[in-house]
Amino acid sequence: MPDAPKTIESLEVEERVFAPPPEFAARATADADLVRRAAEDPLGYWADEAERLDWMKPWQTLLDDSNPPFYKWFVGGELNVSVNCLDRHLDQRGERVALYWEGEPGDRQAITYRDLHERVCRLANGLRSLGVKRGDRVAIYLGMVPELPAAMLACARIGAAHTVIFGGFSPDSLSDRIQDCSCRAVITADEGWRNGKTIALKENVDKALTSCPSVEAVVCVRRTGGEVGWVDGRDHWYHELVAGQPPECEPEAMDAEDLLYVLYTSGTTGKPKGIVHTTGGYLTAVAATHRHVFDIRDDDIFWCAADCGWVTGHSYIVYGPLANGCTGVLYEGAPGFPGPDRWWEIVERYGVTILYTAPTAIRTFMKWGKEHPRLHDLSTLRLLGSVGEPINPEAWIWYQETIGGGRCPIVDTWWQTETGCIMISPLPGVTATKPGSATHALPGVGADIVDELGESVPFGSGGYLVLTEPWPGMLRTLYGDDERFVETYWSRFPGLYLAGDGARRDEDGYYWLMGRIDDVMNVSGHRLSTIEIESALVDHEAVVEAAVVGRSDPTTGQAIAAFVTLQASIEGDDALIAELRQHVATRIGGIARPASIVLTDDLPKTRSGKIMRRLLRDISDDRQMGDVTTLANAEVVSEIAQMAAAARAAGTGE
Ligand code: 7RM
Repeated sequence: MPDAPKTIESLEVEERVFAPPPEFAARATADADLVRRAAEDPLGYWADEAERLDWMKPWQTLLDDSNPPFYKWFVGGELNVSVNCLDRHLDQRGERVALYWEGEPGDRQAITYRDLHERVCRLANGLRSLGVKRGDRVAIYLGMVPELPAAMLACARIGAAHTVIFGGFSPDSLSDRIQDCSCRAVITADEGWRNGKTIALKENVDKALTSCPSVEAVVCVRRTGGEVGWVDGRDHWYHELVAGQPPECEPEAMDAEDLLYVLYTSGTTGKPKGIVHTTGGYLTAVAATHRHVFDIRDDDIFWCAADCGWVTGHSYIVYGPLANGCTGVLYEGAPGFPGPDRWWEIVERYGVTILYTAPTAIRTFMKWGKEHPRLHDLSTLRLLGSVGEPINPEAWIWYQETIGGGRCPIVDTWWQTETGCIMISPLPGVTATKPGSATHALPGVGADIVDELGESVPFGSGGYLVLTEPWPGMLRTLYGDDERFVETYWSRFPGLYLAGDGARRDEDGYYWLMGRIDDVMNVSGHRLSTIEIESALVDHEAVVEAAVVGRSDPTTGQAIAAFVTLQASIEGDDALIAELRQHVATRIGGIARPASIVLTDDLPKTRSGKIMRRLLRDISDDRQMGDVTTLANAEVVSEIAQMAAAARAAGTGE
């Protein structure tokens, strides 16, 4: 393969610009003045944001940077996260709804701050009665039921760290994670609901626990009423445990740098990384970013439609919104159950004003068609958010027009499990947006794009996305593995945090995320971003979703292999494939023309909806497939593999 040039080439140009609507800008919580003050004094900005929280003991040192990359924030300060999310709201807004919960079968609860406080205190007392104490770890393996945020907050109240494990994970993934942080207890449910079917949560826990000696107690929520196995002495029904407990619970005063939670994120290789978040900095960061990015006002109904098993759920369903005393929505089930308009029914029922979701969901709704959102009154929406992957301009515009009625700004928020909070995003009352760009670093955040040597690249070029300054929401380490923490994020460019994403900045300094560095392709010595070619494919009216990878090619180093999902109503044939290849060549240039296109009903995705290009690379190169345990839809892989083999054999390349 030829030597890679220093930067990633960008060939795509998006020229549409959307200024913040004037009436939005006029009353936004974050204005140009805030941006200016934070730029002059980033640490002062974070100190001001931390002051909004209730501290039991004030901090002495805002940032201890004496031992990088092991930064400490708000040193000497003490606080309790559950007190900040609950108790401090009780006087002024105890009767306000904290969470509107909707179960998949249609059951509903409106849970006020007072209700949630009581539930959390009872459970916290219950956990203490089982011997769970400050400094322990607790695994939470639940569907999206109200007991999930309650369990997170109950752990925080008694100073036990939680590790939430997504309800779709297998017993093996579960036991790996429980063992890695030696949990003392597990909180689960009999079963979960998904697409009208049940998921055997308790059964999975029972299987996992055959190899988890640290676990002394299991607390089981009765959700579906399904049969479960039972280990006397170890297993406790949630409702029985909390029934006998007092509705008040003395919170632990936690050090700002005490562990709040560990959340596992699967790398492309090797065992999952336990991302460590601590107490004071994390809460400051999620509360501030939630407030400013989503322009939170008193009467908002905020729906982050992620799963709590993902960092987005931690930061923007639970900790950020509750710290801000906001009303949220929690939906248990699948977006298409019982019909493709379920989400829009929810928006209408609760009068959702802000919706935050992922491009994969938006593209799914595009595939299902405009007629479903049109059945409902979505006029309460005033702001839309996107997270998880680059949002291609086509999906951005669809979201803006079809869901936002053309009136809602879109915040495309770039961040990671590791960053804890949103890092690059528009501020909706300040930033003019460009479809597909996450725009600029937020107040208090330092970002840059560097070349192979760690030198900042000029506007108009691409390279490695790095963060240049510590920030309060940053991961502190990988659980039990300081060495891997330093190696993964801090060793490539000394003093800079390596995000692992490729990005470019346009002539106006806007950031365009171009996908994981590992996914970048090298075609005849040109480093090309998968995302741009995928966007060009999705731009064609027949296409709803596309994934592009580089497969080994004796002549060009790599050749572009594309995998495409068509609109439900369209039959694919060779003529259409030829047209799609030409479409990319016209949009971007001949160098980007895919060598092969495989049509498929579905693409392999992680549980949080990210396309797993690594598997498509394995398929394209006819290799044994790597780790598939984080795959949400394993069945599609073998189908795609057969078609890819046929496409390779047919040799559609020129
Ligand atoms: C919040 C979350 C992190 C990775 C990240 C990127 C990708 C996330 C965007 C994005 C382009 C975005 N945490 N990513 N948001 N890419 N634009 N707005 O997703 O740890 O699960 O994933 O996701 O590659 O590094 S995560």
